[in-house]
Order: sequence, then C-alpha cells, then structure tokens
Amino acid sequence: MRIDVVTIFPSYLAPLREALLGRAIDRGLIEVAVHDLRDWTHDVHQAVDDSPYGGGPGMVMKPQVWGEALDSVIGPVIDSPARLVVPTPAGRPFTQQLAHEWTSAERLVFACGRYEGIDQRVVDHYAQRMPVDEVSIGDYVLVGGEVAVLVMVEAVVRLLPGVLGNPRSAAEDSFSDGLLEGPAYTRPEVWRDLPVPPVLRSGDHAAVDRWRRDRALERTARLRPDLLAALPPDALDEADRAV
Ligand code: 6GU
Repeated sequence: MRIDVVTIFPSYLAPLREALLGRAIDRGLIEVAVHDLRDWTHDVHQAVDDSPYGGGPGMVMKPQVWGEALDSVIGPVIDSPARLVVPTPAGRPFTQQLAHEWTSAERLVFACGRYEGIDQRVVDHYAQRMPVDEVSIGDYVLVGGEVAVLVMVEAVVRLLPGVLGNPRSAAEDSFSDGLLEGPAYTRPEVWRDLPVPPVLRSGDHAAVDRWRRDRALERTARLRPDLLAALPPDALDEADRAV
C-alpha cells in the first residue's frame, strides 16, 4: 500500500516513520510520502486560505491550491486505484470496519485541512473521479486533520498482512467480534495484594475462553451499551445472555 499525506505541517506526520509504521516502511510493506501543500502555491505569501463566502469566523482553504496538489499527488486516475480521505470533524465516524475496508486500497491519499476546512468543491470534484471519504475520528474538535491521519494510518496499517508479528492480535482485537476486550494479566501471580484471576492459571482452555467472553460482555455492557445493542441478533448465545 502507498500512503500520501498532503498538509501544511509536514513535520506533524513524522511519527508515521516510527515504531510499527517505520518497520512496515523498512520492510517494504508500505510506502509513505508526506507533501507540503504550500509547494503548490504561486504567490509570494504562499497563501492556502481565504475568507469564507457568506461571512463568519475563520478561514477556508482555497480550492485552486488543493486541486493542483491533489492532481499532482494522485496522478492520472487510470493508473491510480486510489482513495481520497479528508479528515474533518464533520465527517462520518472512522471505525474498525472502515479501517478494514481501506486495507484493500492500493493507495490512500489524505488531504489535511486546517482552519474551518477545505472549500467543499474540492471533495465534490474528486468524488467524481474516485472514492472519497470525509471522516471524523470522534466527537471532539481538533485543530487540523494531521493527528487524525496518524490515528487512521496506524489503524489501517496494523491490519495489513505481515505487519503484526502475530495475526491473531488483529483477529482477536476489541471490535473484531463487536465487543470490547476484557482485562489481561501477566506475572507475578500476586501484585500489591491483587491476585491474577485463578481460572487463567487453571489450564482449562474452555473455562478460560468462557471467562474472557464473560468479562468482554460485562465490560461492553458497562462502558459501551451502544455496541451491545448494535450486535446482530445471533451474536449472543444462551450462555452469553446469562452474564
Ligand atoms: Cl478527522 N479533524 C479535525 N480537525 N477534528 C476532528 C477530527 C478530524 N475528528 C474529530 N475531530
């Protein structure tokens, strides 16, 4: 997968080359390019924004600059099976399901807006040529899309084949079965008077699986009742319902 990010703060994206993502780059599993939007300005001030039509506070990012930048980064559509992602608090929610969907894209291009956003015609124009997603990472407002891109890229790349050492890590994540994951424990057996739940040391794999399932159900009911309510009707069996 190739990932392009267009931003006015390229250094904000430096963490894309750290840790798990950095290793994926070094191993050739992904290719990452970060582009400075101002490279596509023509005026001495390198202006990327202007005041909004209709008035109001803040500034809007100019469509001409974005158009030149994205034409150049995306390239001819014919040889570019790319998806365009525009992070915005006004977008649809980014979810694990969307992360999975994006893993089948050969290219992801992220357009980071700042200020009050990007002129809407940029999204409307590219939506005529390619899949475009306006996406939010949660119900709060960030200053720009850069941090959201870090979040989304990390969520997608860890799902790509070969990126995680143990594929079960992704398969058994929170959300993969629609539930939050229950608690985890390691040595020592007792820490500050707190013991590890004995069933985990019992060697009874069926009992361990049942216990983990019960803790996941309990935690999800307590912290995310909305997730429980959204499960398909056949997701819970009789033993689950007894929790
Ligand atoms: Cl994707 N961008 C910005 N600027 N704020 C956000 C967001 C994105 N998601 C939640 N808040």
